[in-house]
This record gives sequence, C-alpha cells and structure tokens, in this order.
Amino acid sequence: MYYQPDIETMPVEQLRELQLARMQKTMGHAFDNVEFYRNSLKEAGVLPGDLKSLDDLADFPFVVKQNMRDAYPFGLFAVPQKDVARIHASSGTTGQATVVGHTAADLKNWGDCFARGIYMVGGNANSTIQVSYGYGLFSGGLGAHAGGEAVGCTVIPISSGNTKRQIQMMMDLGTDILACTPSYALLIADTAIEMGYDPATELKISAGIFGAEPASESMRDDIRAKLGIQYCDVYGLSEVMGPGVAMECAEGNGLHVAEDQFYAEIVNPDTLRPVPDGTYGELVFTTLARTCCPLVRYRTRDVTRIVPGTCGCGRTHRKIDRIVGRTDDMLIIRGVNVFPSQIEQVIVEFPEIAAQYQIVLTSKGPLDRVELKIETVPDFPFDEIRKLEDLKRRLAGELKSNLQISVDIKLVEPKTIERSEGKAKRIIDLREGGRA
Ligand code: DLL
Repeated sequence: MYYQPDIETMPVEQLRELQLARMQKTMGHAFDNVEFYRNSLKEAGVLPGDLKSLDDLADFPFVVKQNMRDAYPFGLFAVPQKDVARIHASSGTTGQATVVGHTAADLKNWGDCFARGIYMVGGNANSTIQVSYGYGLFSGGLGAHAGGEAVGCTVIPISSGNTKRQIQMMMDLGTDILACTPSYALLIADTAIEMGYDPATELKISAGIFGAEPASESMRDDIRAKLGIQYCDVYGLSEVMGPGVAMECAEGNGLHVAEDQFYAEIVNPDTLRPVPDGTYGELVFTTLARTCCPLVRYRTRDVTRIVPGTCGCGRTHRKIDRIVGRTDDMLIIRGVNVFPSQIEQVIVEFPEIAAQYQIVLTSKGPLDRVELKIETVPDFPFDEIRKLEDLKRRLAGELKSNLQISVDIKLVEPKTIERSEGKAKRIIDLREGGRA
C-alpha cells in the first residue's frame, strides 16, 4: 500500500524527467528571487539556463550551513513575507542559529512526504500516532504531526518528556505508531519494563518512526525486540525540510528519498565530485519543489551512500543507506580518523554490553585520551572482577585492532548513562579546542 502510488512507483525515466523539469524551475526561482544565488552562480560562471541535464548540476556551486548563518534571518527566502506560513530554526549550539521558512504549499508537501512513511509501516486513517518528538522550532514534532494529519490518523501531539505519562497514554489510547528519537524510544521501552509491563505484548504499538540522530544496528535491534515493532528510520534536516526527506520501507536496507521533492547526490568530501552509486560520501540535496527556501546543492555533512539496485517494495525512488557519520563528526584521535559508527561496529560483536555508550575525549599532555564509557547488559555479573577485567581486555583489544587507537574502557552498570528525551549526546569532547 502506498500513500501516493503514482508518485512513489513512478517509472524511473519519468521520475528523472520530472526531477529535471522541477530542478530547472527551482534554479530559476532561486536565481530570480535570492541575491545569494545570483552572486554564487555568477562567481561559478554558470546560469540557470546551463542546467540541461541532471548531470549538469555537478557544475553548480554548493550551499553550506555558514551561508545560511550569514544570510540570517531572511537572506535565503525567495518569497515575500506574506507568503511565509511558518518558520523553523535549528538549535545552533555553536554560532548563529539558522532559520528556515515554509509556504503553505511547502508545508503540504512536507506532510505528504512524512505520510508516505506512515504507509511504509502499514499505517492508515485507522492508526493512532503518538508524536513524541519535541514540538516547537525543532522540526520533529510538527513534521511528524503533519504526516499523521495528512494520512488522517488520530494524532497525539504529546511532544517529548514525561515518560511515564507517555506509556500511560500509549496504553489508554491504543497507540499504533510511535514517532520519536531512537534514544527516546529505548528510554520509553525501558521505563515501561520498569513499570512492570512487557511493552512487546502489552502495548498495541506495531511500528515506530525513529530518526533525528544515528542509531547503531544493535540499538535498533534492541528497540525492535523490546517494543515488538517494525522499525522505520526517518531522515531529515531542518534546512532541507524536516523529517521525511527519506524514510525506510518494510524491506529495510535503506531509506527511500522523496525523489519528486529532493535530488540527492553523494560527493567525495575531498574532491566534492559526485561518486558512483554504492560509494560512501557526503550527501548533498537540491530541493525540487520548495518555494520559500529553495536550496541548490546543500551540503548536509551526513555520510551515506546510494543503495544500488531496485527495492522489493515497488517504490522506484532511490534509497540512501542509514547515516554512518558526519564529515564534521569525524574524530581525529592522535591523527587517526575515526567515525563513532566504527566504534559501534565493534561494540555490537559483544553480547555482554548494551547499546548505551559515550565516548569521552580528553587531553593527556599533548596526547588525546579516549575513554569509552559503556553499559553492561542487565544479566552480566557486574561484581565479578575477573569477568569484568576479561571483558575490558577483549573489548580494548578489538577496538585497537579495528581502529588502530588505544581506548580506555570504563564498564558501567545498566542504566547509569544519562538517557535522552531528544537527541542523545554520545561524544563528549573535552580536549583543548574540542567541541565540548
Ligand atoms: O533532526 C529533523 C528530523 C526530526 C529528522 C525528526 C528525523 C526525525 P535537524 O535538527 O536539522 O533536523 O538535524 C539534522 O540530524 O543532518 C543528521 O545529521 C541527523 N539526522 C536526522 N535524521 C537522522 C537519521 C532533524 N535518521 C541532522 N539518522 C542531520 C541519522 C539523522 N542521523
């Protein structure tokens, strides 16, 4: 079942034609209405008319987050203020926040994109969706909310927080679909278990739409098992729209990009040239239908690849793999490049430890010290020193041989690492000049 079958299963050739026509229109709209684009295209020696094929896009200049900061607040808006229906903003922990506007038409498209994901998990107008993403300037709450309303679901706009009440509502109102960050899903599951429920059998919930942060395979498995649900990974970013830019169907193995709305490229982060399908690189988006803030080649900094081949679900839109890291998240530890996802790959091989971890980076003289703080699983005999030491030694050995760096392991008891109701903080960089 598809939410918009004609669009979602459009023959590929027709889809590419639609993308090109929309891209040309977007380029013209951006050029005509946004001074930033007129300048950046001129500097790069291209004009909207030079875009004659999708491949020509590679000759156009990029937009980066700093451009958006510099344009604060309205510099990248392409419509008059009377047409701006809503504003969202990114939290901006460092530097200037960025604001993004949406026209009524943009908001309608957004709701439709997220609604496709609700169908991917078997939802429909009979479903009750509990939206436990934060509401407000963050795009999670209102984005998922719009999807639920577009489908005609019963929407519970509970926002994040007050976890026991979340569980009570799920029980009392018969929630079918939960939408929140993966870390919050795990906190909800663990809290339900603590309250004496078996969420997998006692809650009606059949699916979760989880995103806004990376989740390792083991964390996804943990959530799936504890809640007994289909896991749908939802990707998005406020600059490009919000949740629903790409969503994972029941086949798994990647997220379908809403290709009628967004054109995805994967570029080599060093050369900035597009790479072939299947190769990892930085994800770049060009919006195809946005009117308020059209974006041409926005560098997301997220690292993924296009999953080659077709999907068994019948949708023709290309899939991206789950996000494996960010080009700016890459840790440089004693000169070695390390992505947090590489550490996760090692962790999953150890059944004695849980998916909850934190990486703490400190300086030890001129050297970086890396500590991996990680929880053991509840049935691990935490008071048996010999077993603890043995586990530490094996884990450190495995990390050393996979990542070429020494990591101090600090095993902690279950439920000691702080849980998050929004995005989890997994990296704590306390090095001089680090991103604390
Ligand atoms: O996090 C939008 C969103 C809300 C997506 C709810 C999904 C669900 P921002 O706050 O602008 O927007 O953060 C965007 O979060 O560039 C990624 O690095 C990360 N991110 C988002 N979704 C995923 C995901 C929202 N499914 C940034 N997997 C992005 C991994 C994700 N990382």
